[in-house]
Amino acid sequence: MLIRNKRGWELPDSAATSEAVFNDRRRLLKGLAAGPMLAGPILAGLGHLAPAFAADADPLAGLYPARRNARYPIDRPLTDEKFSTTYNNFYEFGPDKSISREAQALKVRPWAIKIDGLVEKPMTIDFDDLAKRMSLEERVYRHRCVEGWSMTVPWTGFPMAALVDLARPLGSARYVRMETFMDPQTAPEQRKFFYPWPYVEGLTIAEARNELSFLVTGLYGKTAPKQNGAPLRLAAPWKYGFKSIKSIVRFEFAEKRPVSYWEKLQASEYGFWANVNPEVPHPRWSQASERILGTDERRPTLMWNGYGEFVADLYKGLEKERLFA
Ligand SMILES: Nc1nc2c(c(=O)[nH]1)N[C@H]1C(S)=C(S)[C@@H](COP(=O)(O)O)O[C@H]1N2
Ligand SMILES: [Mo]
Repeated sequence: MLIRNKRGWELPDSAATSEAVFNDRRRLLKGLAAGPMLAGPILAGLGHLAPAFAADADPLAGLYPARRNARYPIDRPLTDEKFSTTYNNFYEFGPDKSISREAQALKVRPWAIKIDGLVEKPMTIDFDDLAKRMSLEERVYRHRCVEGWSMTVPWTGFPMAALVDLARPLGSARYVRMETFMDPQTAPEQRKFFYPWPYVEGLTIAEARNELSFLVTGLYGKTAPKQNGAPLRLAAPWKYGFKSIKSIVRFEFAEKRPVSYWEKLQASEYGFWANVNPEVPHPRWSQASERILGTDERRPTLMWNGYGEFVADLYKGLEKERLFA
């Protein structure tokens, strides 16, 4: 997408640089050859000197690590944290994968979340309050990016069904539309008016209530890093990664199907459903296999990303829809 602008966006993973080379190059570029890669640890070490940083202290730290839910077994090793937290898609902060430092500018406290639209009583809830009223658990999920790479990570969070219950949608509601924060001062790409910010994604209510739909607050037994979508992001592991919207500020219940960010940019390539299917190629590349993040290993991609037993029934009767793009 947007190749005419010479962007790396949504190129097939085969056109990208492997993380090892990528991290080396990045370290050189940023003059950090001997130091840690993220600003976080540096700032944390200077915490006693930087009162402003204390305001960012995490009142939820005590909720981690949460008990792991063993219902979602995994057939491959966990992706090393150093890859999944430094190789990210978060286009608000930049058009390539190396946005982990830039994303530290995001202020995640206070963080208001609006729940509105077709619900019994619209509300705004503070993220900390929401997280405290939910019961957090850890789940290891596979994540398959539409570009052809994948990772396996331990998310912490709560079932999205619990948020739907809290929202109490009206009978007329059929979809949940989710929106990422909008703050061009913090997120440089949002200053580019020709992109349809804010980032938007959506699920049917049935999908949102499916047991796999997980709202993520943490990663690797800790609060989730900003670059991975703090304070609250979705993990919908049977769908391509772009459905798993980051840094959510709004859940709007609606009768009409929402149009997502990618669909607005390129409807011919990115649709509403975006379920993983190795047999349905992206218009510009195959989806038959995936590169395992942090390695040169490729594996065959699985139908529904391996989660068919949980989700295939959701799509009975919808065969005429464009379910796999
Ligand atoms: N707001 C927002 N959410 C987003 C994106 C984004 O650019 N902005 N990228 C998506 C894509 S394409 C992927 S693959 C995943 C990446 O999540 P990760 O960085 O935790 O691996 O986030 C998804 N959620
Ligand atoms: Mo992605």
